[in-house]
Order: sequence, then C-alpha cells, then structure tokens
Amino acid sequence: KLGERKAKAEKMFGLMDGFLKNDAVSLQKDILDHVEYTVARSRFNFDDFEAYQALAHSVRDRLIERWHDTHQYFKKKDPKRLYFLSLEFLMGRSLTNSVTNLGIQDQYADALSQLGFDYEVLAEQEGDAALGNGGLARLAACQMDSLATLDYPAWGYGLRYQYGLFRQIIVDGFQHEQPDFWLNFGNPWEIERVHVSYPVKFYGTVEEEVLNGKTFRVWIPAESVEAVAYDNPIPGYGTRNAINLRLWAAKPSDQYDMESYTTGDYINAIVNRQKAETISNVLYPDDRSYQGKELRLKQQYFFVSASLQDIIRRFKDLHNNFDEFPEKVALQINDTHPSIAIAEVMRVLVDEEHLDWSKAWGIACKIFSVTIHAVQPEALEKVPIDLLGSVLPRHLEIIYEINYCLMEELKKIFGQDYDKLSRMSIIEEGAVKCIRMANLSLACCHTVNGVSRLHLETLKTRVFKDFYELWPQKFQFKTNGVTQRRWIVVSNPSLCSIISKWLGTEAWIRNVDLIAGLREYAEDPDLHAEWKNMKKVNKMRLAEYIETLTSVKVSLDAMFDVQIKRIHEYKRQLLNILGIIHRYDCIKNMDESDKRRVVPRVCIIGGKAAPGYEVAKKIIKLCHAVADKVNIDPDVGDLLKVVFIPDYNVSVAELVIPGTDLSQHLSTAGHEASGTGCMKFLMNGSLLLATADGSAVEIAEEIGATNMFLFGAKVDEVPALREKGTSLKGSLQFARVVRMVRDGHFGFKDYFKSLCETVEEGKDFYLLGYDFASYLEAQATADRAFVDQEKWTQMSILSTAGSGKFSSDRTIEEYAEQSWGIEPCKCPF
Ligand code: GLS
Repeated sequence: KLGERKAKAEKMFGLMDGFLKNDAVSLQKDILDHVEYTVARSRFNFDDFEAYQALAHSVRDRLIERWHDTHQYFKKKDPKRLYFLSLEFLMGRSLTNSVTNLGIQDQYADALSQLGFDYEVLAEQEGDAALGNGGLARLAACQMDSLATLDYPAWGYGLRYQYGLFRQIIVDGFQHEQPDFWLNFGNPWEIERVHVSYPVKFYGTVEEEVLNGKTFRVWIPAESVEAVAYDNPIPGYGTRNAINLRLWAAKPSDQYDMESYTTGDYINAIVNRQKAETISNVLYPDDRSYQGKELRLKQQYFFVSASLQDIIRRFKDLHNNFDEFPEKVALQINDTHPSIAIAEVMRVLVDEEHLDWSKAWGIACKIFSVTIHAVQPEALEKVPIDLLGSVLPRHLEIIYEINYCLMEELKKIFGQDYDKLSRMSIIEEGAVKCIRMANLSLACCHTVNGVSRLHLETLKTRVFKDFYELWPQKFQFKTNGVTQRRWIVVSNPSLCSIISKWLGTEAWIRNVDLIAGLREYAEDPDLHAEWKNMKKVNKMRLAEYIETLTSVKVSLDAMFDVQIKRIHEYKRQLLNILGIIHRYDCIKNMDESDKRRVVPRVCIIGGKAAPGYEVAKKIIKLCHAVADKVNIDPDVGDLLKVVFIPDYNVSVAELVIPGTDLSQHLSTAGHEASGTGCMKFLMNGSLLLATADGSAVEIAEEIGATNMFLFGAKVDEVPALREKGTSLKGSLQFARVVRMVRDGHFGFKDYFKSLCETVEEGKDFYLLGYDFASYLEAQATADRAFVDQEKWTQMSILSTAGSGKFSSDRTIEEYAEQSWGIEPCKCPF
C-alpha cells in the first residue's frame, strides 16, 4: 500500500508545472476575473477595497501553485521536517510581502496602473493579521519567512483566532480596547481546508483496559471539538518554495451530542455545540504573564493535539515504524506555551500506538527542542493540577509519571538534596499545586535555547541554574534575527535601492552578510547625499501620518526619536517620558540664545498596554498629558514635540521605523531576553540609544559601541543596586521631574500618584532613578552627534552595514544545524 501511494505521488509530481503567467496583461486579466467572479463586482465598477481583494486573490493563486509544488516535492523527497509549534504568529500584512517574495512587484504595479489603480494605495487597504502580542509572535513570523527562503522543509502550526490582538483606541489620553474583527471582510490569504479536520478531546475519566494480557490506561473523554485547518502559504524569496502555516479553528463536533437532540431540547443543543467555537475565539492579550486559565489550557491542547494528529498522519503515510519518527520529525516548542505537546506525544505513543514507556520517552527526547523567550519567572507558565486533571486527566497521569522518572534520576545524582529536587520538580507544591510547563520541557527537550547570549547566561545562572548544572550540553543560544525582506525591502524601498546600487547586486536580500560591504562607502559624500535624502522622504511620510492621526505638525529638521513596543514597566517608557519632562523643563528655563543651541526633537512613543495592566495604562496617559502641555507651549515651539501613536502594530512599525533617526531601547539590564525592534531599526540606519541588555550587547559588538549610545547599570550591577534601594546619582534631577508629575504639573494629580510611587526610593525596582543621570548623558551625546550631520549619517550607514548578523536567516540556519537537524529541500522548478 505504501508503495502504491509513493508511485501515485511520483506520477502526480511529474504532472505539476507552473502555469500562471506574470506579464502585465495576464495579471490584469486575472485581477479582472477575480473582480467579476470572486468578489462578484462588475469589472466596470469596483472600488479600491474590491480591487485589493481581487489583487490579493490573484497573488494567492500564484502562491497556491508554488505551495502545491513545494509540498509535492517534500512528499516525494520525504526529508526530515521541522514542525514549528507556536501559540502566536504576528504576520501583519501579506500582500506586499508576498508580491516582493514572488518577485513580481513591478509587473503588478504596471498592470494596476493601466487599470487606473495605484499598487501602494491598494496595499494600504489590507488590515494586519495580528495573531500575537509582540516580539515573540513577530519573531515567529520572521522565522517562517526565513524557513521558506532558505528552502527548509518546515511547517508552522498555530491557532486561527477569530479576534486577534485588541485594537487600541485612545480617548482623552486613556487606552480603551476594542475587539479586532480581522476576519469580518474575509481573508484572501488563507485556504479553508474543510476536509482536513481532527477531533480534539477534553475532560472525562481514565480507565484500565486489558489487551492481549497487557493492561493499558485509556482515556474516556467527555467532550470533543473539531479542529479545522486553515492554510496560509508562506513564500520564500528568490526560490519557488512556499511553505505552510497551518492554523486551527475550533468547530462544533457532531460526535457525543446525539443524546441532547433526542431529548427534544433542540435549541439548547445547538447553543451548546456552538460553545465549542470559543476555544479559538480570542488571543490572550497579556504579554509574558499568564494565570492558569481553563480556556488558555484548552487553546494550548487544542492546537497541539490537532497538529500532532496531522504530523503523525503525514508520517504514517510513508512509514510504519515509530523508530523512524526522529529521523523524519523535529518539533520546535516556541516558548513554554505548547509544552503540553510532550505529554500528548507520550499519550499517543503509549496509549494508542502501544509502545513501551521507555521507548516512547526515548523518541520524545529526540524530537523536541524548546526556545525560552522570557527572563521573568512569571512568564514561565504554570497550570494548576486540579485544572489539568479535570481538562486532561490522562495527561496529568503522564506528567506525574515523567516527573517520577525525573525525580528517581535526580535522587541518584543529588541524593537527599530535597531543596534542589523540589526546585527541579515538574510539580510545584504550595497553596495551589501546579505543573511547571518549563520544567516539563527541560526534562524532555534535547535542546533548550535562549534568544541572545546574555539571555542564555541568565537562564544558566538564574532561571534554570539547577538544570544547567545537570545537563549543560542541552543549553544553547541563538540570537534572534528579523527578516530583511520585510524590514528593508518591503518597508523601506528607497533604502533597498540604495543598498543594491552601492553593493552592485541584490544578492544581499538572500545573503545579508553582503550588507557589510556598505562599510567601505561609509564616508562617501555621494552615498551620504542619497542616504540623507532617503531618510528625509521617510520622515516626510511619517510626519504626514502623525499629522493625520494626532493633528500635531512636526518639523522635518528635528531629530525623530522613537520608542515603539509593548508598554511595560521593565521597558521603561516612563524613563523616556521623565527624560522628555526634563528636556521640557530645561527649555522652559532657557533664554533665547541658549534655545538656539537646542537640537529640536520629535519624541514618538507607541505601544499597547495589556488590558488589565494598570501601571502601563497610566504610562500611556502620562505620555498624553505631557504631550498636551508641551505641544501647545509657545516657549517650546518646534524644539520639542511629543506624539503618541495609537494602535501600534506591524504595519505602523513598517512606516515608523524607516523614518526614525534615533530609537530607544531602555529595559533595565537583565530584563529583555533579546529585543527584536532594535534589529529592525538597526537595519534601517536608525541610531540606537540602549541599555546593555539582550541583543543590544551583541549589536554593540557588531557595529562598535561608539556607533550607538549606551547607558545605564550593567546586568551584574543590578542586584546590588536593588539591595541598596536608593536612586543615588540621578537623585536631584530625577526627584525634580517626578515631583512635577506628582504635583500635578501635567494635571491628573491623583491619577498619577500611584505611578510616581513605583519609582520612589526603595520601591524603584526597575532602577529608573539610578539610571536617570546616565540616560540624560546618553541623550545629550545623541544631541551633539545629530548636530554633525555628516558624522550622524556615517554612523547610520555603519548601523545598516553592521546589521547582517541580526537577520533571521542566520538564526534559522543555526537552529537547522544545531537544534533541528534539517537540510534544505529546494523545489527544482
Ligand atoms: C519576548 C521577549 O520579551 C523579547 O525580549 C524577545 O525579543 C522576544 C522574542 O524572542 O520574546 N518574550 C515574550 O514573551 N515576549 C517577547 O517579546
């Protein structure tokens, strides 16, 4: 039977060939066909949005072709595949990225202009796919792009949330959240696979069953939900390969509820069935902290179970011996969120495939690797035992068994060191007994990855010290990276042309190391002229956007200073605002001749606060309160403008980053695992003002510390500074600006009181007071550097030139080689 299937695949593969044409006339015809037959509008009368939809469908057709060919080829070659499990993917827009990677942007632009449409205007019609919170999720999206571009046989698996990350609305300076109805107008980028669906079970009991004289534990679930696949083709750049991101949506199952229909309660039976859909309804909006919630656990298990059924089905199509599983399958757990996959693999192998426990465990240990993206212990998920026992009773038993084996092994090594054993246990004792998902991953995965060199140090010396001492060989780091396709080619086309022109090739788009070749021209006046012009055009675009959104007019001569990321105390947007207040205060106290020496600034902040995170919401309000005062102050004029950009998301980042002169990365040292925003800014030639935290340390090594503005306490100084509990050096200036807020200088005195208390002496956990003086110094150095525009431009060129290491292509190659053991599999067409 296997032979037959293989022969059939071979034959079908031989028949595959690309057949859609990409000349302007064929593209026009395709677009008009889609207007008429897909969007169902008359081809004589359709608007921009309808044109976008038709355009998207014509691009999708081309994606599907490649995607089919790629999968046929993978099937034929049967290489070891990587399966990337992530609860979040922040894809942003697909149109421009797909068209760029397909290499047919000029043809489309041509075709559209002949039809009377503007490609860029249509691209703006697309909403973001925001199925994730922040850096972790956007990283997953960048990594998918690199996996496709580098021809790796990979699949992404995740959840198709009905509502993505909430929309941020600002009313009177306060954040409000609105649901993200991203699917309301359809999503041309996904392909619904009604025939690819699997039942996912929950609740129930575990019973014993005897089969051929052997006793088995059998899970008798009480609820079943159907997981339906939605496929999202991910095209590589400069290759025909297009890989798949398969997202699961929950649909009611028709099993188990015949009874409720026959009892006559027809309406309630339907309403109850409909509840199944809630599993994939909404993305949890908390970045980094998760309380053990039933729905979240169900989301995790739902997507893990469906993905594993899919993976095992694919494996069994061509193989019938699980000994071969590790040769064909690598499973990547993106953060601790999908860790339940380990227990699920054990359940399938032991309970369903009837493998011995130790054999099954041996297989599990060979297939899983994990990347930890957090530093803070609260970001490592824990699930209360009662909850797990109720939702997934058999998995709880399995985890107990895994823990028993782990403890037995540890006892042999550490004897009676019960403190150590309890720290390393998968079970956390306490008022609420919990499963530590991170420890479950550590016990099983062959590789545990950090996301920057400094982060690995933190994992080794603090977060997972005991495990590191036991299994040092498991611990690695792969410094994060971002894709230059989206973050330069798509979002900054003028920079893209400059780089290609000066390097004399476009090869850097696939081989980003070549970008270092720009160093040679860092002082060339012709390059400087082009570079400055590029920056100016991007600043103009950003200034228009700011004016449309906030009515604030900004001067293009000012330094555009940007901090965009999730709002979090450790990221210290408050430090930025207090620095702005200090700048304002200084300007207010200057005479006219001093004012002439001030470097004008536009301070731009953007980011969302988790809906329940009060302090973060106060920071957003403070930003607005300061902006309201500063922006209308005639003593200040264009010397200082403060702007909060609402509803920050991927496409806003694509607009803001190219127009930035200086970007800020202010996390207290030791708190940002990596940071990836800094890499996007670096690629775009923005200078970085940063603490020595996460990847910034490695950026400084690449571009030279003198090419950025570093400040603040170092990671090894932080614990002692906290112990001292004093704001030391920065105290005078710091105390003054905090007092201005506390005394109501910007209004809302009572409201900001608790915010000010977070940085009071003795309570200033994130060391704003301590770092304030060196922060101001770094800001002053940046001002001085900006005055010398030639020097600044040179530093900017060197930043872009030094950004090669921070491409996700490099990260993915490291993962492929060091963690996953996969090889490229390039579709030959
Ligand atoms: C994060 C980290 O906080 C970031 O430092 C890191 O760059 C990112 C990707 O590795 O992962 N972890 C997290 O939970 N959200 C993040 O952005």
